[in-house]
Amino acid sequence: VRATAHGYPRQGPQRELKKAVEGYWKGRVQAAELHDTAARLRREAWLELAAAGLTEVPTGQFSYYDHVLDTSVMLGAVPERHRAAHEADPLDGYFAMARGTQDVAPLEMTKWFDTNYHYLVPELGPGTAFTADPGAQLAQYREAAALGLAARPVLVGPITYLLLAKPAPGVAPGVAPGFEPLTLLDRLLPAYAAVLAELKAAGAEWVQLDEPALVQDRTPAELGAAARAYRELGALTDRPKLLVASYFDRLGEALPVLAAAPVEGLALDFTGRAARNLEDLAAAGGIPGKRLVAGVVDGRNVWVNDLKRSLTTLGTLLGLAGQVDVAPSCSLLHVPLDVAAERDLDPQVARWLAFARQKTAETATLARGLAAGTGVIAAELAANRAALASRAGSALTRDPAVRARAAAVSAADARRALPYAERSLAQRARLGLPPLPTTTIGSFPQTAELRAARADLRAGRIDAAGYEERIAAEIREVIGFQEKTGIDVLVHGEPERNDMVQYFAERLSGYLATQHGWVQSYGTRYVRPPILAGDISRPQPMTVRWTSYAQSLTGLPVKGMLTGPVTMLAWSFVRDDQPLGDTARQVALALRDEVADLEAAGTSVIQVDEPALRETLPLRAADRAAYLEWATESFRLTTAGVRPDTQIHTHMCYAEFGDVLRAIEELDADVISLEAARSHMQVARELAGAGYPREVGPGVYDIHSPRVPSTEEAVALLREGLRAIPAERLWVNPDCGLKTRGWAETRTSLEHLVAAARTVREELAGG
Ligand code: THG
Ligand code: ZN
Repeated sequence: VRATAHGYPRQGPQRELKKAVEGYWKGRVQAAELHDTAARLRREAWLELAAAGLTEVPTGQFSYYDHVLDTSVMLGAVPERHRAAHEADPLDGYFAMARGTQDVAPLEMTKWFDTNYHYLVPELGPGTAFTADPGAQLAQYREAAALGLAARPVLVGPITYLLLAKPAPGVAPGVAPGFEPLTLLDRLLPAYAAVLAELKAAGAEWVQLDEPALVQDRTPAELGAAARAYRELGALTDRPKLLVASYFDRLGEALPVLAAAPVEGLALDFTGRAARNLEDLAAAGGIPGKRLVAGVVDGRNVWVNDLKRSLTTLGTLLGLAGQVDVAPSCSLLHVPLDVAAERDLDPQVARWLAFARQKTAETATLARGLAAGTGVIAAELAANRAALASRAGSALTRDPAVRARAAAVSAADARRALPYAERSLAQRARLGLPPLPTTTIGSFPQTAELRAARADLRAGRIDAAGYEERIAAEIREVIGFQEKTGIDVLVHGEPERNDMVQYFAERLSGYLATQHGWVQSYGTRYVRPPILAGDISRPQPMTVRWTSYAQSLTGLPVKGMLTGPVTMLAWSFVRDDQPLGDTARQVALALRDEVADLEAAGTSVIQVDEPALRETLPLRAADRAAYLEWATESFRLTTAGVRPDTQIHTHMCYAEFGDVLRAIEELDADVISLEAARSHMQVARELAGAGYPREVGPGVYDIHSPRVPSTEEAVALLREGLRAIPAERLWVNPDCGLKTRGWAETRTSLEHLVAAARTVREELAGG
């Protein structure tokens, strides 16, 4: 029985890789130093994994930026516009693909399945020629092998690579609209064959090919392509043994396809919703004679494993495969490195938690127990039992008042008292807004001074009163600017918020924060997701003070700004001991109280942001209805308690709403603002086409770029918007919050936005 892993956090214990890469970008770190730092971090990670008891370590996934981009480079799939730069200097060309340059746009970035990791989308066209460039894979394999370790190169598999790719029309001229990257399979396989041959020559016994795309709903044609790909790769004579890995959900109809493929092993996820793989594998007759890498340690959450239950699963699996090895369910990239780094956590609570280092130890323990019997891991099992019992019996995880309140929720609690048509009349009378009202999404620039003030407070250089005065001064500035510019519905600018999830997590009971729990979001960017550990309640109001202060400065309405329950879950680590919908309901009830307090303090417009509604959509269509049910219910539970004349707004980022249009309607928000500037109001047309009945603010200012839009551009977008949405239901706003923008461009852009609204209002008044 081997113990192994699919991948490990890349950045190093002190985020050394982030610092080295960003230093390289700024010219402060030489390429040689960056390579040395990266090689040292890899070596330390492999030695750490081996010392913790893994008997086979993964190589090839310690990326400078993203492993899907690395795969594109390995396959020679460098877009035409980056080719010269990549040939001149592979490292600079690599970063140009990742981040773009003055002259050349980067690859598109999108979410890696339903995780919070983002990858760079391969751009493929009918003209794409693949070539094998296995240099980086070979180098990493040799480094690990030189340490005397059994090493297994991990590659993105050919089917997943093609299914994640986007056709590149416009980028590669001549790409027909319906072009399917999967049609490139025949051309792609020889490149994989060449890489496999080189890895074999270098001494690799096993190579892993990751195929997580096969856990999504797949057409018969796609499953047929997978069968063909592995038939062809399996038939190669000059190759290592192949381990085809899947994770994040059950393989379903792809399981028999892979089980029948002429490869030597499969890695399957047996955690959470993927646990059904166990029955499915049994039903398929197992994979006799083959290697099964059993993912029984959840690689996406932060909770200690139930070792006894995992051993039971592993015991069952012994009868279903020739050899059973133990691993986390997926790469440990998605969890922080080490619970032991958290000095401020209550030790009682810390022992419920397992980050990457702890999950590695659990994996090794399970492998030893499976190989030699539970007697050899008796001490670990006893400690594990105690930790699980402590968690299950803790007052933090079970608050009777919270549970009683959640159980008493009725359907009426999640419904506004009046339909939109009547509410909108009451809101019009109360707010007295002009047609095409202008507003912003909530945040204003988070300046260096604001970040410095927070650092000063943490370091004790200023006291709470000093910090609060700086926040108040910023709010006065932001309110003054908006009044002067002629915005109709103001915001306070959120200077007091570090992050839209963390700020609320720090103020809700039942949530844990970490000091060092960094998880890669994309490239060198990391987040510290808070942990939904216990039943959620709100000890006191969280936003009323600053919202009321802002409102006291102006006669115009100031929006209250909250993060919605779905996004609070999506950007946190969630409980694994109750359904997600139950956790969402608890968060919703806490937020509902905040909404009520804001309303009681005189707030007439309250925005509840749900940027993550679309991103958390389950991978399998069959699971989506249940998700959307609790997701929309929790939003309505948050917002539906208000008076008819209090206006509820929501905001969503990202452009692809097609799958959730009906859910957006189900939110029953009075106003929704959306990203739209780059897609020329496409979402406005989609919403209108779906019969969306309420008010819409399709963004007319793309805040993801420092570019200042002209008044004429914004006017043109508004006219386009008016073709889809009638004037009495159209709002004028930027695409998203202004947190990442500078003040100079924000000022001019918002002046242009207001000027555009006035121009179009005059056109409307003129007939
Ligand atoms: N908040 C949270 N999760 C998120 C986002 C968010 N997930 C999705 C998306 N937005 C991810 N986007 C980013 C953008 C910027 C950064 C991280 C994720 C970032 N991180 C800093 C860094 O790595 O240097 C650290 C920030 C910090 O100090 O907290 O810039 O908005 N919760
Ligand atoms: Zn947004």
